Amino acid sequence: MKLSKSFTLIELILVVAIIAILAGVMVPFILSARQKARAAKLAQLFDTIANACRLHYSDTGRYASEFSNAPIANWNMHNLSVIPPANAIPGWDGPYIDRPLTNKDAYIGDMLFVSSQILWDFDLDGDGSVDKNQFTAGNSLDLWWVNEAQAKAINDAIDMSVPGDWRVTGKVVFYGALAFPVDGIAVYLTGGS
Ligand SMILES: [Ca+2]
Ligand SMILES: [Ca+2]
Repeated sequence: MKLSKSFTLIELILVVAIIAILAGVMVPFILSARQKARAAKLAQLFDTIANACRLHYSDTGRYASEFSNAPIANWNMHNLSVIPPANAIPGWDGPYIDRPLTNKDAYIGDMLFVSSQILWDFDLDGDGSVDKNQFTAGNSLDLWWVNEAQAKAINDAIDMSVPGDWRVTGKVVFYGALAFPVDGIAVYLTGGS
């Protein structure tokens, strides 16, 4: 009887140990699958926003700005979704997206900022030469507080076949490699020369 009880206990410990090992193996897979799914959603969102930016430009001749959350009042720009009458832009025929962007749209990271300037250099074909220069006209999108692993997941959803250092080539560049104080990514959307 005593032997049987202790045998049961050993069995129990074994089962718990096996579950723990399986969980240890499975959890990273589940997390990385979740990250991949979110990165794919973001890639889709970037396409939608890029199309909206192109339409905005063709209607108004101007590149749009859209901030998911404005910590400062005069950053409160939603040119793609809603423009107060006081800030009317000639030719504006929006909304170009169905509602203003919010921080929740950043499936990864914390804040989305569609800029009316291209804020970083983009080497779109990965040949080592810059194709879109920083501070030229166009639309780029910043996604702040994205760590390197998250940035890589987003990069791989968009820049999959672009050669070179993934952090600096293609449509997605990672700030961490560019010495910006806040980790994040920039995505090339449209325009520029
Ligand atoms: Ca290039
Ligand atoms: Ca890249």
